[in-house]
Amino acid sequence: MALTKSVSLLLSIIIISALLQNTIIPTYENNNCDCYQEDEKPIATWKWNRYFNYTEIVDFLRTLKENYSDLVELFSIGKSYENRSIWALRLTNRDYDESVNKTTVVLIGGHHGREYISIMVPLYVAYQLLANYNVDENVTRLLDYMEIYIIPVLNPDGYMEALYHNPWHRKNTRPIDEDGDGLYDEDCPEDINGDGIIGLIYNNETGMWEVEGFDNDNDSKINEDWVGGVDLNRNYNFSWGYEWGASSNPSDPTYHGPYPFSEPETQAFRDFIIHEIIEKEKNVTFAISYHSGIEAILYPWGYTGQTPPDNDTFISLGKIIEKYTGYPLIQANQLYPVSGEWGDWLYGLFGIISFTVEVFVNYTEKAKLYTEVEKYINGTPYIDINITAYFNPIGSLISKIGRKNYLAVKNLALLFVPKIEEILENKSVIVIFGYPIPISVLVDFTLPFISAILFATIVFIILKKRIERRY
Ligand SMILES: [Ca+2]
Ligand SMILES: [Ca+2]
Ligand SMILES: [Ca+2]
Ligand SMILES: [Ca+2]
Ligand SMILES: [Zn+2]
Repeated sequence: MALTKSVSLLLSIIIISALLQNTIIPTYENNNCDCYQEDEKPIATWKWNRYFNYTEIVDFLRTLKENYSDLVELFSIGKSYENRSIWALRLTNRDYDESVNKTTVVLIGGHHGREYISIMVPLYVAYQLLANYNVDENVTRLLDYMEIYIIPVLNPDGYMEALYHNPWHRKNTRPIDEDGDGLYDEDCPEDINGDGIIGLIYNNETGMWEVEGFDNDNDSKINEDWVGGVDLNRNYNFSWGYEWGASSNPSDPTYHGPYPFSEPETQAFRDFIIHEIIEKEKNVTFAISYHSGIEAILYPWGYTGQTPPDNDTFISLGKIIEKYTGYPLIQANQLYPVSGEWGDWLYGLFGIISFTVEVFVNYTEKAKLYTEVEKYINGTPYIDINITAYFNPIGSLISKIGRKNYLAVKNLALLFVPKIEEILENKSVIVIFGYPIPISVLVDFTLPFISAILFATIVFIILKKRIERRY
């Protein structure tokens, strides 16, 4: 009899002490780790001090998937004109995919070939989110309660063309015979004076500044037929083809293509949005497209100066990006009119809050366009403008630009996931005999169990007393 009593008491004590002492918060406790230098961990071979070419980007994305397999999905949204896959990451804690109503963010880079930094920024954001999961409680919260799609390079062909051939290249590489001589892409710019830069030279006949180059096909015209192409950021089918925001001339940098979504790259993005976002009824909280050539945060509309219906939202969210990046927030149309543009399309057709973030300009290179000409090639005025440097920082500054844009995305996204206190309420668990059990389960099962034992013990004692009295 005495033994049974002690066992009941012991059980109660074990369970109650577990309840009181072993309450733990596995994921969301404040982690005061020895924080690493952002560039050193954990993919040591990938340094943020240079631009990855397309092959390296693909390797990098695969490395992310291998190192963070629980958090990364990697898939192709389609092919470029030259048959390169256009890759997308989906970052989220997939353990919660079914149980949690997730919000969504979409980031994209590399619409324009020569804007290399616009590709490195989303790659950097992806890397930091993954590296900080279970390190920074806010990032853990983001990837648990949100899915972040990242398409680092929409225009891989244009990027490779700019990296290895013509640093002025902006559009995709669909061949176009601009001068109508039956030959395609036969006369591109070159560095004729060998100073390592393809600058601008003055054309005495036309009175125009032109990109440096030879007459490759002896037709007495210089650079008349570049590789490609269509400006992908003028090829979306919202306000497409307006002459004040794009060009119908295939030679122009803002050529909008023969019809909306004429290009495989914009088709791939369109299909991604329709099949992955709209049909699956995702709740996209914001989207960002990265560019360079100026520093600014642009929001719709681009095709008109009218304010968008969600003007207040654009301003309040845009101010957060502004706070972390220092870029000024302006309506796209105030910079210059654009038509058939990415953000107008996403917002105009689907109501998605879309920002175009212009992450970098080199003011020194830009200033060369406005200062007096001091250099000449064979007597012809020459501006040694370094167009790559104009659009892209030197390698050692990539992580600095990446970092402030990462912080902007992180802090903006945090508005759209549950707060830590809300999560803790649902997530608190206690450990009993090494097994984590949510408090909610314990409330359901353990307390009645303890009550039953206590009740049984009391009944037992009363019965025992009665029996003792009887004898
Ligand atoms: Ca031609
Ligand atoms: Ca061409
Ligand atoms: Ca040159
Ligand atoms: Ca020529
Ligand atoms: Zn651009």
